Amino acid sequence: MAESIPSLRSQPPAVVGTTLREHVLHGMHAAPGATGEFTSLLNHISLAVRIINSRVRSAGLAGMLGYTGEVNVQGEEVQKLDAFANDVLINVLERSGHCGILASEELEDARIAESRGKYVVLFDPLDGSSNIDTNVGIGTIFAMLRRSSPKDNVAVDDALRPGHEIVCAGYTLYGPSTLFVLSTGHGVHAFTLDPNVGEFFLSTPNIRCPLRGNGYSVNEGNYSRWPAPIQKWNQWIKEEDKQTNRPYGHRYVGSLVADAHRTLLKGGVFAYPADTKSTNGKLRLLYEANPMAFLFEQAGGAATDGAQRILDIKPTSLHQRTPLVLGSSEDVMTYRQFMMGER
Ligand code: AHM
Ligand code: MG
Repeated sequence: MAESIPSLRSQPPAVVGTTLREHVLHGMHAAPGATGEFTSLLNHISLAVRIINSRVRSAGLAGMLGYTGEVNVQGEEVQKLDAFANDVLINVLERSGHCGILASEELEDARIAESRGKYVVLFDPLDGSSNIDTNVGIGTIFAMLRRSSPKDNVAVDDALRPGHEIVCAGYTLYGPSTLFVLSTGHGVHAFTLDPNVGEFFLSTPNIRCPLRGNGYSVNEGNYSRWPAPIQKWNQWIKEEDKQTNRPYGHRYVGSLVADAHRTLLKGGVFAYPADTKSTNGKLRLLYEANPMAFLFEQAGGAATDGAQRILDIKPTSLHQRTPLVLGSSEDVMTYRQFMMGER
């Protein structure tokens, strides 16, 4: 019998200070027919990101920044941090026994992890790679789906599913503190890692993305490459207008996890549009756009590619790119109106 993902009605209230482990366990107890596999898989993901976190925190000292082939003080070859993060996630997921198929930004193809595993896990092991060497916030992003291929006939194409089939998504932000932001389809909750204890504790339950914000986040260096409607939106958002709180403030880190997290909490809009260089956008649908879109919708925000809802895009290839616009529902709607020529 398939494990039930807890329904909204049956979820116990999220209480500040609860550990991530307890939170996930409470969800399991509230789900009739739960087998513990979903819970165990999530706990394994939490273990993987804690291992990655510990390396991120000591990366400079351990000589892990920069490129593969370096040698650390023990004379061992050191891996690039993103390759390390990828290996940790793969090993932990394979050992969990519950991950049927996994796919990563760092792997060319999806792979079978455990043929009896019920879940598909898609991830970007270390997002914001251009910021790794500069001590700026980076992260891990993941999405989990229930496997749709039959038990005895696992198929890697199971990874190519629209985002509305996601059952759980989250990201870790390795910033001044380490945050694990999670949704199992019952709102969005943020957990902060206590580095002394090695546990994530619930710090911000039930995150709601404000209906409208006053910030925008986009790589404005690409302005000349954007289509006219996006240039028009960009000019509009910088105009002086008291009534609509313009101009919006501009914030851009260049790590999706950091830019999206700020937008989730403060509201406003994050955009990575298609342009003449990245004709389908830059960000990847399956392990960057979809998990973020799931989280924003769960928090009352919205996510679009400029024309359609991100979660409704039917993927055709593992590493396909998409334009991505995330944020407050009204700000995302305004962007869409510009894209559609309605403004
Ligand atoms: P990555 O997965 O290789 O790190 O690339 C994705 C990153 C995102 O984190 C970020 O939103 C974007 O690329 C930044 O791109 P740009 O440097 O073009 O602004
Ligand atoms: Mg990335």
